[in-house]
Amino acid sequence: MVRSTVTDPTRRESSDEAATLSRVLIELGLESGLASVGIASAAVFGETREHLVERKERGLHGGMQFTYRNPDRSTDPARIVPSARSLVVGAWSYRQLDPHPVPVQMRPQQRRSVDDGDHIDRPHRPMGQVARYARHDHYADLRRALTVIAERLRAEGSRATVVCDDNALVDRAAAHRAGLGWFGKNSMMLIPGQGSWFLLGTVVTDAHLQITAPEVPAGHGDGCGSCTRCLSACPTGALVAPGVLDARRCLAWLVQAKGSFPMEHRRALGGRIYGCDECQEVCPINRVADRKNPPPAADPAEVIGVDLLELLAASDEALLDTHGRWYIPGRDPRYLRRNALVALGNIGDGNDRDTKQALRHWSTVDDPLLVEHAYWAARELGCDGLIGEDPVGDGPVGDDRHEPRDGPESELRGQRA
Ligand code: B12
Ligand code: SF4
Ligand code: SF4
Repeated sequence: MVRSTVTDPTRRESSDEAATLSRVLIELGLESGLASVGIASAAVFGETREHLVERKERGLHGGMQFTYRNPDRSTDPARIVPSARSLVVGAWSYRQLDPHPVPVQMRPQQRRSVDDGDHIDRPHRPMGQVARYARHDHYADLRRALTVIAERLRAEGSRATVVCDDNALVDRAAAHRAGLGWFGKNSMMLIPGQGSWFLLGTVVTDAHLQITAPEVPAGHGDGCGSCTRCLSACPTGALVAPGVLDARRCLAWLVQAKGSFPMEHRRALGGRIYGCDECQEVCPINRVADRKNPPPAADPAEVIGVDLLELLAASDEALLDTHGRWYIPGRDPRYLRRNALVALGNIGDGNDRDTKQALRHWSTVDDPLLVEHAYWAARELGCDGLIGEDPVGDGPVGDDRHEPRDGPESELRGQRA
């Protein structure tokens, strides 16, 4: 159903006023750190609604909830602000220079002090890779910038609500309609000349504003030209057609999904423990943008990689303290351990004493899911002999194998995909 435009006769601003306010809002957004700001109508996203329904029917959502749970809701801004008329959409850049020149998986560990003042030299520690968007709370920064816009709108007497990655709205479709960029073949929203290292969010408002782009955007994939690099670079072939992602194969989803990590994609995970950036790393638009406008240095507080053995030794509490803002199904830290065991099996050293110890430990715990992943990792590292006979055999194990791969909506709201 397409919502008809609702007009409030008591607040029919002139188009001049709308244009002035729109300019002010865009400037406020840019001053607050947004890389790009656009304004669109708040009409229903009918095409995206159809995409959500159709992809769900084909199983491409892989059991994900997020915007798929209720496509009628996530494609209708009026469900967020009654009588919504306009969307002010902003993009926040999270691109930062890697602080380490060597691959993060096998970064030489700094010498460690021990009590007697001696030093232990451990040449390499396996480092789990964290996708760029998840190394710092960039969503908080984006939300702050959008809140400045929302507050201005409220000061003008309008309703305004900030939404950003909270499943209530299809963020990329909003950015596309606001003219920020185009849908790349990797399904990311790319900003001309700037690429895709952006998070997106929207202020939904009942204010009448001047739109910055045509109502009916066109040109999916146009900015990519003949390039298809992301399609062939995806480690699991998850980009099944230009702009179409099969979540059942996407590593970024599989690290967030419940249950056993699919056997056929374990090696492809490499050293990743959260998120996947491959289809953006290879993108020539991103590479050219980096060259023309080098990104700032990373904030030293960013978690760029996680020592897998430390992760596997950490308590539940410590894991949630450090990584609690990531989407972890059911906020259950065993899923971080599951990912770390797969990554260890891929990039660890089967001759390393600490690695063997970790595998021995996780192969004897009272958790069939982690035991099975520990055995897999041990086999991959050629040290299965040391941990005895595999009690679960080759097959994937998970105590929630028969559960849907996602939790209730309350658990997902506010979580980042
Ligand atoms: C579910 C979800 C995921 C899922 C599925 C992603 C997907 N492609 O659908 C998973 C967990 C896999 C995921 C992964 C990632 N995500 Co995510 N995710 C979301 C979420 C919650 C909903 C996305 C959605 O509704 N998808 C539904 C489908 C229908 O939409 P779509 O894939 O965009 O499909 C469009 C194209 O197919 C296009 N189209 C149609 N026909 C054609 C034809 C051609 C030729 C082309 C080119 C396009 C095209 O139209 C469709 C929309 O109508 C949003 C937040 C939100 N609330 O919107 C974040 C969001 C999309 N994710 C984001 C990010 C950063 C990521 C990751 C980079 C994180 C990471 N490093 O691991 C990866 C990127 C993977 C990828 N290539 O998409 C950002 C994207 C920012 C941007 N610049 O685009 C968002 C917007 C979060 C945010 N608020 O910033 N994500
Ligand atoms: S995020 Fe990784 S697995 Fe998912 S489509 Fe991109 S490259 Fe493929
Ligand atoms: S890698 Fe090529 S096809 Fe993929 S999004 Fe970038 S420009 Fe488009």
